Parts: sequence; C-alpha cells; structure tokens
Amino acid sequence: MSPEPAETIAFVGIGSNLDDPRAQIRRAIAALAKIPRSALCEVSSLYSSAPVGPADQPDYLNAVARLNTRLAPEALLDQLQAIEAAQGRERDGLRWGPRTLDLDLLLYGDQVISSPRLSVPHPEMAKRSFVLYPLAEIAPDLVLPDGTPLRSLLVPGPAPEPARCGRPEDC
Ligand code: A4P
Ligand code: MG
Repeated sequence: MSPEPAETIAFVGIGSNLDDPRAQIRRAIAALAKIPRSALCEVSSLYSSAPVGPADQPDYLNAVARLNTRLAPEALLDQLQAIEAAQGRERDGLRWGPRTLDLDLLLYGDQVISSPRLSVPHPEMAKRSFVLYPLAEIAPDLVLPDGTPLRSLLVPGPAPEPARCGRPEDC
C-alpha cells in the first residue's frame, strides 16, 4: 500500500461572473468544505473587478480559499472540476469568457507542476490583482515556489475593489 500523502496547503482561486456570482461563490465554498481528505481553513473576502480578457462580459467576483489537503494535485483538480460542473460551468472554447464558476488551483505547497492537465503555480496568478489581493489577505507572508514574496507583487496596479458584502459568509 502506498503511504498516506503528507498534508499540503493548497490555495484555490474562485471566480464567477454569471448567474448571481455571490450565490455561486457561496455554494462553491460550501462544496470546497466537503472535498474528501481535505479541510477548508480560510476564505478571503470577495473582490469585484472588471473582466481580464474579453470586455463584453459582466464584472467578476473573486475570492481565494486555503485548503489543507491529503489529495494529490490532480485528484484535487478532479474535485474542483466536479464542483464547477455541478454549478453549471460550460466550456464554450472562448478563452477567458464568462463563467458561472471558475476554480483554479493557484498553489499546491511549494510544488511546481507542469503536466498536460495542470500548471502550478497557476501561470497567470502573478499578473492578476483579483488573485493577488485576496491571497494576500489570507496569506500575507506567502512566498511563491520561485522565492518571490507575494507582497512584492502587490505594488504595481490598483487593488481590486473589495465587494461591499465583505466576507462571503456575510453575503
Ligand atoms: N489547468 C492547468 N492548470 C490549472 C490550474 N492550476 N488550475 C487546466 C485549474 N486548471 C488548470 O481550464 C482549462 C484547463 O486548464 C483545465 O482543463 C485544466 O486541466 P478551464 O477552467 O476549462 O478554462 P479557463 O478557466 O477559461 O482557462 P484559464 O486559462 O484557466 O482561464 P483563467 O486563467 O482561469 O481565467 N477576470 C476577472 N476579473 N476575474 C476572473 O476570475 N477569470 C478568467 C479566467 C478571465 N478573466 C477574469 C477572471
Ligand atoms: Mg480556470
């Protein structure tokens, strides 16, 4: 029998801009809390921002969650994709198009993963304030696997607006 994998801290980016994004994110958080062999430890406030990518789509709400997990990275991705599917995520082939729910595996411990299904750290995360600010809210001292302090990435560009409702449980 293979040994139990070590517990690893994973950060998941949550985004939605269709079909009541606030409710989508609330449902997603409830589903993240039920992922097997994992514990949902913390969730950031919600942040609203204009879409990155095609502009003819609604604004997004985003948040970041921290999980402690004993799932391997691809098994965790399976769980995230099952939650997206359960919330009506449709993939129409449009890159960065509108979606009911997007769950991205941002970080999995210190691991750098490059497989056909998974790139970790998420390749776009360092450029995206809608990821960096909620991540910094729950992990201010985080250092990326390449040694870059998260804090150093926050300086350029405006912060996304925290959504008025604040933390997801208050929505
Ligand atoms: N995949 C590879 N690495 C990962 C990872 N670290 N996490 C693969 C999750 N999936 C990963 O993803 C396509 C494939 O990427 C998956 O099958 C998986 O095997 P997808 O979710 O089907 O497609 P996508 O989300 O449209 O693509 P992508 O490139 O992940 O888009 P992003 O980067 O998620 O961007 N603007 C604002 N303001 N807020 C947003 O949240 N989101 C996007 C989507 C665009 N603009 C946005 C926002
Ligand atoms: Mg995605």
